[in-house]
Amino acid sequence: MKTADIMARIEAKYPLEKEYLQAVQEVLESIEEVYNRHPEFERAKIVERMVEPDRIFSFRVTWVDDRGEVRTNTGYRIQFNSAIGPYKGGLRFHKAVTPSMLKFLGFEQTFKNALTTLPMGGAKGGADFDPTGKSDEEIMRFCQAFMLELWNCIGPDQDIPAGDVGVGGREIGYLYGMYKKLARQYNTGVLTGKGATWGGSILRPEATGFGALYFTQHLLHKAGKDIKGCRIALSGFGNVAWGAATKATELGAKVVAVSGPDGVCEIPGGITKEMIDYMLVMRASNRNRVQDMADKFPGEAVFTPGKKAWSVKCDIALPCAFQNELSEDDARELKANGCWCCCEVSNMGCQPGAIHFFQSNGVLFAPGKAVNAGGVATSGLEMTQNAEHISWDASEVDAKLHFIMKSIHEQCVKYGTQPDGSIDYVKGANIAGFMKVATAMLEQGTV
Ligand code: 2IT
Repeated sequence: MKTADIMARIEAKYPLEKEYLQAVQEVLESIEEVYNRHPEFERAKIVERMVEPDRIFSFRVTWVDDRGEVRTNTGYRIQFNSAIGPYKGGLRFHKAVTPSMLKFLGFEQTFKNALTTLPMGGAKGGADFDPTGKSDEEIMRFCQAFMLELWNCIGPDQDIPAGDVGVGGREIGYLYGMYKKLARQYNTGVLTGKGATWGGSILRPEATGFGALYFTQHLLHKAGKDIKGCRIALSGFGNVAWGAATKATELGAKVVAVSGPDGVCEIPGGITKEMIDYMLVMRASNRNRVQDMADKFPGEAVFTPGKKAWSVKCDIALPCAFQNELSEDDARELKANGCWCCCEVSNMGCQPGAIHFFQSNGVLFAPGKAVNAGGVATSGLEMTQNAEHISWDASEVDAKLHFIMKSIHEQCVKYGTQPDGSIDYVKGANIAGFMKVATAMLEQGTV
């Protein structure tokens, strides 16, 4: 297998699907050498099969806004790979959602889920619906209309969606309510990220951010460093950034920046509990503005419009928002300002040039599919609790999340340690995830 040949083929077939091509390129580059040591993979054309989703559902979603106007969006569910378990992955509601974006996310999800040690295949879905400025009633009507189409494609042993950008606990509640009405079954296991009183796992809301910080701790420990006292710049103020800020602060680090599409809030004294709580209010407001933080905490948080979190002096950068949010120029600025570690919490948050710059300039770097896997892993734990009709307490879920993040770090070290002793976490995560999925595909024959 030659990465260039496969890329040429899928570029010709999907020339406009930039994010999808970027995600495939990164994985194929990492696994090429290992893959070519396994002629049985090549005979079964594992790579050719793996880069194509199993199936894509696309549907019209029509709903009525608060002014009584009829609105139409496009919804999708991409069931990417089911070699190691039922399809599993989030739903993204964002104005820029396209099949390319969801294909990249579904592809990445397949390897991420393999890293979690749990039996989950890869999927992603969502809609080009923009929650910005929408009322709670509009969000509900959209979720209900979306589920009218989706419900038939999903099931607790078939495909289990969850949240992603623009889809949190509130949206999962509205989606589940409509699912239940249509399916006429109380299948809690059909969605994860549910409310704690109706089948949701304790700690699922925190899990992506907490898991990311547990992974970061392992990475720092391996490099002989300590998170205590480190200044952290993070992007976003949604569910993931909130969990990361909470755990980082608890571990003794100082979160000095949060950002949004409108700019960055610098917090020289470090984020406080009140500010972390306020992130939830900002998310629920659908205003999509980080300036609200500075307005609420004048003097403590200073807003600069049009700037990213990466312009703020820090030790550790944690992208927690959106794909390609950190460019090579940002990486250079971070390094020039003293940053020595970047753990990608968002999916594909760093552009290829940024990753290359970090790796060739001594900045510790780990990719999203390893760092953020605690979110989907805790979804997997929610599925187990639902299947057993029980609920674990916070300490039990946290202990399992800890164990999973430790195991993901170990897999990265196992497959990513280079001849000079350094660890290439991108290679490590990609090879570990790939080997598990490829082996399962091979054993299940040509399907
Ligand atoms: O990107 C992700 O891993 C998620 N959005 C979470 C998916 C899940 O099924 O919990």
